[in-house]
Amino acid sequence: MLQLNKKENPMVTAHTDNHLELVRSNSHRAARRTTDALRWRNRETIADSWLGRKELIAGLTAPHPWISSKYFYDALGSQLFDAITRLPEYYPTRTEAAILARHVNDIARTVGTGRILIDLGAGNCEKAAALFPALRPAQYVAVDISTEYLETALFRLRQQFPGIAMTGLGMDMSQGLSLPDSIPDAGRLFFYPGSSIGNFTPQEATSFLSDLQLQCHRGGGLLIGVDLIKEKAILDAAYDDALGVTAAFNLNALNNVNSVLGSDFDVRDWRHCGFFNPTMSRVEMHLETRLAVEVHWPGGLRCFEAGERIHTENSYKYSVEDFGELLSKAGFTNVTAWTDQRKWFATFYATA
Ligand code: AVJ
Repeated sequence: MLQLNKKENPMVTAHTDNHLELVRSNSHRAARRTTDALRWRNRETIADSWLGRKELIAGLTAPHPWISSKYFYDALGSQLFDAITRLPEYYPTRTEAAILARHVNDIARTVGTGRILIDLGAGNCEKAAALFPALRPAQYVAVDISTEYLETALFRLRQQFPGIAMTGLGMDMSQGLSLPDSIPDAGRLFFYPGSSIGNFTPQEATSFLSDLQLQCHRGGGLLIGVDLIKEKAILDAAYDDALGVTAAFNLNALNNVNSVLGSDFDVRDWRHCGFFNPTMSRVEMHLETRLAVEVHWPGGLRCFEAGERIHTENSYKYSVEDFGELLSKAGFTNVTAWTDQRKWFATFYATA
């Protein structure tokens, strides 16, 4: 365990309030006891989905075309990501799990029990669930962009831990996080594992974490997983695996974009690129055309030359010191970090 110094300079950014909320129906007691009926409340307006399409078109028509990495996570994409986490080359998930398992009691002592555990990017909720016995949260709030996936995971968890109140929130956090008023504000513990913070630029990460800091209120804190800088060959392999699962994950974004935008990307025309860029301290993923292609959507098109790339993801890697400083810049204090022996991954805790 490492203690880092504190500095301050919190920044504030505005964020939109577009999310899907998964609420528990409490009108049928029997149903709640057995099937724990879930109700989806769609809070996304037509204007929001129009904004999503607008962002996609802006990205596809930009001089350096890009697609937001949130388009990886449709139902199939979430399952492909799940497969990635089991690949021999993809070390972050199992390294983080090992850190959490090894230090769970120390973490529980540092963090405290009976808190409102807010899981950002919960996915299959496995990581948080592994902490339940030690952290004994009063409430569990699972947030994820893939709503279908959350529903299934929470259904299982509620049966396993009937004593913990659970809420699912389907929302896109790439524009910031806005929690509904129903989430208690005292004792919030934000849990942001998996190094998903790496998808933001360091500047965006600082504003996102400042936002979280502001939503912590009394006795709040953040438990966050961060992937560390390491040898290029290890990072390259982790994002370009031998089985081609990461390639499928990256290419699947095109299918998702086709269904959201009504475009006509042919996955077979594209190939996956994933590599570490040491200058930028980030892994980059791109999709590269095998030949000159024209892609159409209602109201527009883009011509791509052979070999042209669409940037689909950045995954920033940090040193323990640099990330500790980023947390301080976001207004957090009492920064503590746990790492594995190879120093490949770090779990940080900081108070608001
Ligand atoms: C879920 C964003 C942490 O950056 O390692 C895995 C996503 N992309 N393989 C990562 C990802 C390619 C992953 N995060």
